[in-house]
Amino acid sequence: MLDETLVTKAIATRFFEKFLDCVELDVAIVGAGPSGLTCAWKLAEQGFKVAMFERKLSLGGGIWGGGMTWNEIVVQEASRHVLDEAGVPLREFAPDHYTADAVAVTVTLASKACLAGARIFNCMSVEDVCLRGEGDDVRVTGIVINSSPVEIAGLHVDPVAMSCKVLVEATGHDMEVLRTLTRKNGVRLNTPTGQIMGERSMWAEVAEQTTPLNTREVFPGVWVAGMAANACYGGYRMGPVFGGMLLSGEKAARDIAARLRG
Ligand code: 48F
Repeated sequence: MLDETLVTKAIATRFFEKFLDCVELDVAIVGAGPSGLTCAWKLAEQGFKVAMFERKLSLGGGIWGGGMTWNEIVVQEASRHVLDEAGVPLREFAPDHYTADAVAVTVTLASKACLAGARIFNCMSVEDVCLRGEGDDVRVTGIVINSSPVEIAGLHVDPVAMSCKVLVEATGHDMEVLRTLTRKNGVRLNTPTGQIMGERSMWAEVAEQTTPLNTREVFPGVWVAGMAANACYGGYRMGPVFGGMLLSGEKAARDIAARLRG
């Protein structure tokens, strides 16, 4: 006999077990695009307590649609090891340039992150951060989250908070978390201007090189990854070339793991 109340209890119990287990995190990753998913996978497989927060129901961010909804993506030789390790089939298109099915990339990276132990909270938006300290000692110590339907409906419902040792801003072109941090608190970032520098127009070759380089701690306790990293440091956009995104997620995970291990 299927008892509907048992279903209710099962879902509520298991969800809140997961949720409560994440109230104190090593790493909170905001945005489940290619950089965030890769970072979550690589940190979780090393045993760090990682959770991802994604506003939409579906994970994957800008991967699904490839370019212009043509659901293929391009990666270059320098990043193919990430997709090889994940098990995504690649097809050579030209020397050093491969294509992959965008759906296969999305579901495989999401699967790697989940199965490595990253907790994924979809339909949750990060609307703010927690700050502690004064002057030069100020740092981000947590995230402030709300249910996406609350946000979309514009309901006056207060959010809740979780603590994290590191926050990864991987929200893509809009850099939402970073914008909120600077707008509300007037803090200076670790960029040449001290501010968000903004994204430049398309120059794929340069953008692919600068994305991993721009992946770093931009404010105490906050790493930028993916397009947010490039846009924050005034980098170019690159369109449906995803190698830099994968390398950025990988680099963020490597640097954060080193920092957390002290
Ligand atoms: O934009 P997105 O895919 O991030 P990315 O990892 O990759 C960029 C590429 O997809 C592409 C590109 C180069 O190849 O230029 O655009 O930098 O994914 C960002 C995710 O963050 C979610 C958003 O729904 C998307 O899935 N997101 C944005 N703001 C928030 C958020 C927020 N405040 N809270 C939670 N999720």
